[in-house]
Amino acid sequence: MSQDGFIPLQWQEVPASEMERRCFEIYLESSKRRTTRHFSTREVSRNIIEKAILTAGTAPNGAHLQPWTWLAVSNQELKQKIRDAAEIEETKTYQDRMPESWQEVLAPLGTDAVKAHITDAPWVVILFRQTKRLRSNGQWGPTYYSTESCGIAAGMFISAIHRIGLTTLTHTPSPMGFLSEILERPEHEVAMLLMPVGYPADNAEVPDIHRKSIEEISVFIE
Ligand code: IYR
Repeated sequence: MSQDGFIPLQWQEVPASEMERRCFEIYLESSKRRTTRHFSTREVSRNIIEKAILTAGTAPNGAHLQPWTWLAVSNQELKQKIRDAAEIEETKTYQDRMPESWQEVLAPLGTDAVKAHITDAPWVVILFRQTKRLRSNGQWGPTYYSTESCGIAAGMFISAIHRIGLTTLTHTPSPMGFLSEILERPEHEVAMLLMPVGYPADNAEVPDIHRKSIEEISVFIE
């Protein structure tokens, strides 16, 4: 009776008590994730990065077009080139382009135009969003909800890296055009996020900030 092109869903029920245990465990594990700017230079295997990218690639996405390209860079010269270009843009941003209202909320986070994490971390993963797709008739067509799709995938990547036992940072150099040039990406791909991945440095620090409570971030209507 199944629809053409469909297969049975693989799904196994989890007992209620086990779900209660898991939801607490998952929250506890997730709450330990922090964004640090301080990375160790210690190596990480390519296999780990591949599995994290494959995990991100399981994200729900618009029309199943999977509108993402993940660039994983461990080449030190290329990382240096990316860092140099990012720091040029970020210096302009922090010095001239960032309004006072923005500086105010960034100040407690300790961010600045120095992007040492790009050369310290063993891997830099750059997520490119595909704005178009090549149709089977050879013409270009749009992708759908590519920003939402890539945002979800990025979240899954970050979660995978955390669960693997490593750390990552979401860096958003602005504008990001230099990444397309350096990494020689086609015109229909737009850089969205740059994520150094690695071990935290021995002396890594994070800002002393707190997360909102369930009451502050949600409304339940029962
Ligand atoms: N893109 C800059 C500035 C920056 C902006 C926000 I919003 C942050 O939460 C952190 C940094 C940068 O990546 O440094």
